[in-house]
Amino acid sequence: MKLSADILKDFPSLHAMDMRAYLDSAASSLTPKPALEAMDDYYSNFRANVHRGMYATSAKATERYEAVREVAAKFLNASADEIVFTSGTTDALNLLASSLGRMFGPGDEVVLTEMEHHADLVPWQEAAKRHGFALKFIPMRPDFTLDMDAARALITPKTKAVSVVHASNALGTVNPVKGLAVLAHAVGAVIILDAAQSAAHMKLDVRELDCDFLAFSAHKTYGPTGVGALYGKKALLEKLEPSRYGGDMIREVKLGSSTWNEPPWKFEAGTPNIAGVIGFGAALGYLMDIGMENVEAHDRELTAYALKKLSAVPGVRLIGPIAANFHDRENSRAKRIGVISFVVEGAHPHDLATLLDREGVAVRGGHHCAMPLMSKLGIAGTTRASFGIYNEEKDVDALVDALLKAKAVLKI
Ligand code: C6P
Repeated sequence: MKLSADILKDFPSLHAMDMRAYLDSAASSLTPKPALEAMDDYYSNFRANVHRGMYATSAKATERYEAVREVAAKFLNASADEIVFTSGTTDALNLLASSLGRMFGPGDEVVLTEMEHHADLVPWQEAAKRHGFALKFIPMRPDFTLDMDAARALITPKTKAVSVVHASNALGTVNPVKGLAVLAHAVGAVIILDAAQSAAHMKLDVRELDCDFLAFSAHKTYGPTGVGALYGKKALLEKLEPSRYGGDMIREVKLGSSTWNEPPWKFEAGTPNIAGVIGFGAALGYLMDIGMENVEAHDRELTAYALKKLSAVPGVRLIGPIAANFHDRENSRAKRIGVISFVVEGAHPHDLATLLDREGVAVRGGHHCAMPLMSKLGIAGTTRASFGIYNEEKDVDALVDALLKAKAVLKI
């Protein structure tokens, strides 16, 4: 994607923050004007609850809210009744661990990876404790990719679910999830993708990936915070029990028992984040207007540039797949995304992030909610620069310049 000046103009906070480079889109991406305006429109012009009111404003709010299901479905190549609105990836993964987890028991296994974000790992740990099934972990190879031989051995008839991060927020690695889906389905297990990071960087097609569930957050796809989507194959959503109860998710309530609404509504208890969903829809529409293939190309070019520049800085060690294998030519899909972790010998990632901030460069430093992965790597954490559609080569140059200054301050 040739970055147009129009894209930069669309992001008011990019200018308001007055930084040299915002390189923390993996934590949260900035929000373009169409999404801000859509939320303002709701609050200013048709502020009412959804699915409840018999008056025109409520009907309009309902119509706009439900229309986003179509937009999210288009974004994923799913159908609207397969889209559940959640408060984000964490919420969606908790829903799955809770509702699927209660269908598993002693003797069953759920397979994760060593790269999982705590949002996928911890809910499964709790569900495993409660229901008595075991967790298995696909290891990572020294080149920061998944060991698929180990995956083949770990996914067995005992496996009931395979729940994996699509693109690691700590390494940038894109996992071979199509291959994992084949392995999972061969033993009758479901496959869940944590697409919190991949959704902003590449075209997602749930039919092509053949995943059973996929979760992502609006705030990492240029939308607002506190909202996200869970895709589930229709037949599976029908079978799945809800994990939260209350208004809107019921069909009939008696004093002693209740029955549930159809999916996806049976998973959306209570008043939803109406403005958030409407902003989410506008952000996804904005991304689709740019074209995910253009977003992907921009990410690939900028990542290649950054990997080259960063590896030339003395003392910098990249923690993630290196340039040589970052693009899978065979199926022309990225094997890594523009989420670049590194360590600098002699500097703690928190100190480095603070020194970079002094130079106007925003990055994240720490364990990135992947503590077991950091333990495996034998490091406390990394410094992480991550890209959005508004980033340019000059932002990478600013990072390298700030890094050299930080090294001089730390005398390393
Ligand atoms: N990662 C990061 O800086 P929520 O917070 O629910 O929107 O997303 C959770 C989550 C789940 N999976 C992955 C792979 C993620 O990267 C995240 C969020 C942020 O890396 C905050 S820790």
